[in-house]
Amino acid sequence: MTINNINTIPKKTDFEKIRADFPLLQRDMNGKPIVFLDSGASSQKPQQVIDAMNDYYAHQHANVHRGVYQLSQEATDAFEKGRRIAQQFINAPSEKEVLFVRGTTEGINLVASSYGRKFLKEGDEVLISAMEHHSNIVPWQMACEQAGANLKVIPINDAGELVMEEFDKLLNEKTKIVAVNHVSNALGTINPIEEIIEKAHAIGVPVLVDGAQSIPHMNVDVQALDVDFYTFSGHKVFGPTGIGILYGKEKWLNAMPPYHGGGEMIETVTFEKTTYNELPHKFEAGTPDIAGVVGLGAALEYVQAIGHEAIQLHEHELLEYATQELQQIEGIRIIGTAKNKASVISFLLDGTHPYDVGTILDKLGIAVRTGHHCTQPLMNRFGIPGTVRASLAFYNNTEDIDRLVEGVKRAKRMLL
Ligand code: 7TS
Repeated sequence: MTINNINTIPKKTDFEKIRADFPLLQRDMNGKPIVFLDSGASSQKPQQVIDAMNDYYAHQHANVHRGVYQLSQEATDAFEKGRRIAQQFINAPSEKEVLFVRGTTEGINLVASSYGRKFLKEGDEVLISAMEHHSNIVPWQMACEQAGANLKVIPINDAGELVMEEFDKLLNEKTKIVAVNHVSNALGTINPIEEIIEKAHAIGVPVLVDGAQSIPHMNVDVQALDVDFYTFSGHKVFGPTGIGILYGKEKWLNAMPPYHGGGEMIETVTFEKTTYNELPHKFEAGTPDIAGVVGLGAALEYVQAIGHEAIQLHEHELLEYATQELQQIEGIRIIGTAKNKASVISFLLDGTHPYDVGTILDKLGIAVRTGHHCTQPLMNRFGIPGTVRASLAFYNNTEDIDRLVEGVKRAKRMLL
């Protein structure tokens, strides 16, 4: 596997040069250079990721963990290298604790189903927050329903921040797990997960963090956090779709039953009884997304080569600039005004529907997401049908923001 140009990223980060690594950002949309502001839904891919996957398929593909022949060994090496890169990226203590899943959704479903079957009993409680994506609500509802347990919800204030005094009251001896996102996809709020983990652990409760929206923007150290489960999607962190990571502490993963049954996850099978493989394979039934892992590894190396510090600084400047410029448009209402925010700006334009604003922006070559962002309970909390959401990545620049602001002004003129 070759990762081109990874060492050519300059010391003083040149984000325009980095932007040139992303072929999709060079294309036009509706006759204009594309402005891509929907990285929260899925980010674009640098050429290095595309090359790594092509190279794998062209030269190294075979099934993993089973062939005696050289090619299968090479594919296995490429696959397991991806695991080591992911392990280092989140500073997991052991490769055994880094599971490949299809994405955040599957990571959460795995824990809700497997941890739920083992540890959730009638009358127990699962604690989530009011700003969760549906994928961190529905799997827990399903697990609660199966066990006769109850779902409890940490409320938020009008700025879109968790009300921590309410968290303190809701956390009790019936709580069997806390599951919250690190960064809200609809509001951009960065949640105080350190405090949540510390308080939950003080009464022996494990914490799952949905890292879908944090991993592309900030350094995550699962050991420093002491988090029990952390999950994210490859496609939001400049890697391919269909692959993601679930980090889980060995003590929990060992205690949990397997999620899927099939090849690879077994030690021995007879019709009477099956014994299971050791970690991480116990949770990885069937042929995995090998090329996806190779691509994810290349993406994580790419991010690491740029560096989290430079990324955070650049995105923070862009977010401040976007917020300041959008706020100057009369009739704009920003939803999500937390003190601690990352890379998302959700807004409404008085007297217009988000969908109409999004459609006009699209005609101008500007891609934003509109709607409820898979957070219907959160939209209900604000009493709104949805928002227009611009979500940033390090490849965005101030011209993108200027085009967005001009586009919103144009939409306002057209719609009002
Ligand atoms: N959790 C959060 C916080 C998310 O933002 C998303 C996807 C998911 C979980 C699910 O990730 P998946 O990769 O398994 O689908 N969020 C969005 C979004 O904001 N717009 O489209 C998808």
